[in-house]
Amino acid sequence: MRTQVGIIGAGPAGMFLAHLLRASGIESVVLESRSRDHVERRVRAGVLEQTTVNAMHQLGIGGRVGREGLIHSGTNLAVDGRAFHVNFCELARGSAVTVYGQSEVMSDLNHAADQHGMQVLYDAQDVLPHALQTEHPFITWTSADAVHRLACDFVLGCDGFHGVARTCIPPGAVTTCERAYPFAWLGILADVPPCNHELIYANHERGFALASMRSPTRSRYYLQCSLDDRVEDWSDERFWDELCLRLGDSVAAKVTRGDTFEKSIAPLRSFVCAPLRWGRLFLAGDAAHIVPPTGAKGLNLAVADAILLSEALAGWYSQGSMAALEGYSQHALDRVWKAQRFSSWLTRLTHRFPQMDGFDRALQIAELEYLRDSPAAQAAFAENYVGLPLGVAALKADTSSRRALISL
Ligand code: FAS
Ligand code: PHB
Repeated sequence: MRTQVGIIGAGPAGMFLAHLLRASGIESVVLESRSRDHVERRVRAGVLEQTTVNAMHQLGIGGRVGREGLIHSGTNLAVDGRAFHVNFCELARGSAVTVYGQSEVMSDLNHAADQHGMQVLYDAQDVLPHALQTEHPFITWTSADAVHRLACDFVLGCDGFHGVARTCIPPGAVTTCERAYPFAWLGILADVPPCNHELIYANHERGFALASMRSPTRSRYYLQCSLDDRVEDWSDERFWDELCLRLGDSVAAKVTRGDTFEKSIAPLRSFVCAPLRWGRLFLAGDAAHIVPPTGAKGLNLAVADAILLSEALAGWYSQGSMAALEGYSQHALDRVWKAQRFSSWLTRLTHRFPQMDGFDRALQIAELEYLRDSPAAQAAFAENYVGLPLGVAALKADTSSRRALISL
């Protein structure tokens, strides 16, 4: 087989890249190790920045998110049950976020890929890129006991934190920074109405809680839990009781309990690798960086990488210019580190750390009360939460093919 761009991984990064490249007339093949059903059913992100929603509309796959996505003009933070609101529209240039689950985004991306006859090969095993330091890289994989080979001009590693692409960069050519947080998130889904029409990030002395949602009839809740916890340690009753304690009486009174139909535990991590390029290999999304989900940035960073990288590739194919491709890594990482800063800060502000003492907690409460009382502090929170500008204009490439998409 031969294509222009070989993409490893059919998650948000890989599929947004495939569609963005298609929109520029660039063909690609996506190789995914799991089944389509598995990828679509993974319950992960819930909050889309406007840049992500705009990209979906520009790609012609924004119909459902436009109809079913819940537009939130603000969010709430709480300290031991005392909540306050941060209004994005007032404080961040009229911005908002859209609550729409990652599984729905993947379903929309995959449905559109079917309609466009895009090549997404699932259940590809032993995927391995080769000849990355040459102008003729290729990817091999096995499926149905046969070995396959895809010749291409570029390989995009969109295979997540545990993928193969990043491991193909020699240790001496890449640096990584990592923080493992001393706790995890226990997340549930239940077909009960949300307790509040917008999200609530709750700092409580017993630990963090997040009240989110997927629709007016489906709630998504998270509790900070121990790294040693297992899903079976948390009955529904124990979950609802703890959630109500951490949200405080006034919010707890609005919590509708019910049977959970999804319960999972995810440890929190911060990770960044640099550079995001090695020869004809480029990394995007979780393959390159991980942020704690507190700031709702993971999926949105993957989309931002996809926009930057697709524009750079369009510049190469249309003008033969390597400028934007050479600038991609630094440009993407500049944005990643700002999202890392915000997500790490919000995690430290809202979670209970094992070694915390009375002084640490007093500082947390003081900072949350400052955020409550200061319009300047709330404006800084709001502009980070809704997503910093993509700033693609800073890219050096003279890509006359730039579309409205990058003028976000
Ligand atoms: P992904 O991991 O989504 O996709 C990578 C794809 O590559 C996967 O489909 C994988 O099967 C495939 N792959 C891996 N190795 C391969 C190989 N060798 N060959 C071929 N394919 C391979 N973000 C938020 O904003 N909010 C949240 O609440 C949130 N919760 C999360 C919970 C969990 C448990 C996890 C793991 C992540 C969560 N995230 C959250 C972050 C998440 O949404 C990611 O940022 C997002 O999925 C990133 O998309 P991708 O970069 O495409 O990586
Ligand atoms: C979610 O709804 O899954 C969600 C929302 C906001 C976050 C993290 C997860 O910060």
